[in-house]
Amino acid sequence: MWNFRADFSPGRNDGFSNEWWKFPLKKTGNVIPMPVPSSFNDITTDFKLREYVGWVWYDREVYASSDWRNKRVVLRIDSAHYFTQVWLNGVEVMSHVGGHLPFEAKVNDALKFGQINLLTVAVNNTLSPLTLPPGTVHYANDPKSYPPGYFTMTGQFDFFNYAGIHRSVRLYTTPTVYVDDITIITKNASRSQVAQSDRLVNSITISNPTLWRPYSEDLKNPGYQYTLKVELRNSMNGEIDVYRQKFGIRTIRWTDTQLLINDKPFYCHGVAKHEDSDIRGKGLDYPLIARDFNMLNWLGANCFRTSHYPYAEEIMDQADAQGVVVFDESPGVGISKTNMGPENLKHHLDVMKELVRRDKNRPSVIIWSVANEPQSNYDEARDYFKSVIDFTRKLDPTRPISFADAQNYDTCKAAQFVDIIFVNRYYSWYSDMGHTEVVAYQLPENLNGWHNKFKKPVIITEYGADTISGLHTEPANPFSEEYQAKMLESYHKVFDDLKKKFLVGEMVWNFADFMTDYAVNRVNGNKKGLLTRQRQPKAAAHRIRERYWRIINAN
Ligand code: GCB
Repeated sequence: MWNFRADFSPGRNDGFSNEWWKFPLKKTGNVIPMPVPSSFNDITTDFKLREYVGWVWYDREVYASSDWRNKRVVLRIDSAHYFTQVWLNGVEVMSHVGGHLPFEAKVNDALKFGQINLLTVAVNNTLSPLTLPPGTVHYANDPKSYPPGYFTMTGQFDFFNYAGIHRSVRLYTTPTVYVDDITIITKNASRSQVAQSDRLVNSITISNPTLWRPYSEDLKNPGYQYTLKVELRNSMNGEIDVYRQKFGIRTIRWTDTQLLINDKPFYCHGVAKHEDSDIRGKGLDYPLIARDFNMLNWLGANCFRTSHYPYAEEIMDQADAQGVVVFDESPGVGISKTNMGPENLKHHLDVMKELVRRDKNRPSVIIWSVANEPQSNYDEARDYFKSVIDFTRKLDPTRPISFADAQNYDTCKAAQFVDIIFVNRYYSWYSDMGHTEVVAYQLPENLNGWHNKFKKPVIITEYGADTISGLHTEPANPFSEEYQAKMLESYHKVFDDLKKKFLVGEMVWNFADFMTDYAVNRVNGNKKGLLTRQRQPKAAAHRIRERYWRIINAN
């Protein structure tokens, strides 16, 4: 539990003008206890805090052992949404832009060893046209209709903008000479060695290795990982930094009709997810992670997409260990034509760099997804996405790159740069609602269109229907459990046909119900989950389960 105070002053700037980092927060005014990690939004009953936009402040005391004096002490925040500024004993030690990736700094100079220290973290959740994801603040100045200072913020995406310190905060130590980064690339036997000036490069041969395999291909021994132990000795004082990096041995390859893992065609049958649950919002939660992986396995889902932002490292660790394949997505969701300027691009590249650095050694990650549903039908998208994709490919030439496309094959200006086409489609939901009989016409036309134009494999990364758990109608009306099942099954007939050709994956939108902003088509959130927000199955989950396990058992 940390002390917490939201800055409700009109400009949200009292904390900065009164230098709240200089004192324990409780001396500046009323504080409330706030769990870390968690979103702050759903912890209290206060509507104003749930809807809060601006700076919130956290602080806590932390004891630093005097044994740490000769070590390098690092403060690491696994993620905080969105802008973060951090002080230790009143000294600013780091700041970070972006909500879903870790950041850290050496804090020896600010730390008092053998004493209690004051750690203060300010987090601002305001989204703007320059953030990823982008958002907009709307001011209403009409005093006849709105109270003074009224404003709201909307994100250009369909999930609630949960905020706060979402993942763990830790102090850790290393020797003063330490391992900063490790990149492991596994390939088939060859003696080639890449020379890089300021880096240590080496190759190790493992004969008859046990490969990393998705669990759908090896139910007995999925997700096999090795551990590379790296020791770095400081010859001046004999200190050794030891780092253990897990890795898996597997290859990824793609042709114009196939995706291959270990040279075997891989068909992805899975779900798109969210980090989202009751009370904690997007806060890291181990029981939830364990439950989600149990339900993925129950469903027979052999892959998921981290829609629409990088997920917690603890989640990724489970995917690696359990042999669940991941499409690793950046927070580039809702990029419109106006968000494709040079400043946007620079930030997007920075985010890709942080994401690839964090996840490059993960065997589960087989594709980078740089965005979700951008306005890629505009000319601006051509250069923008060419730059993002080229840059990502330079960072990691070993994995295919894509983004989830909501445009059409004849209008999209960016699909030409991806390796595998991702499409999100909602026939019989957002168009021709209630009429699943159109799916057999519209879906093959569209999927064939993508493949014929680009000669690349295609994955349907979203399809689904909002479903109120417990609502039953026959014949099936939209929003009933029957309709969700009927709609998904109308897609499956098409998938089964195209699977033999160029379709290499299908992913239901969504694994579970999740919270969104208020909207007339959102009844306490998006209800397209196969599972409820509490991770219990709706009727369609049973159908998906039959389908996915049938595919696994047929392998
Ligand atoms: C989409 C978006 C996803 C939404 C979904 C929906 O195309 O990618 O973020 O939640 O549709 O349910 O509308």
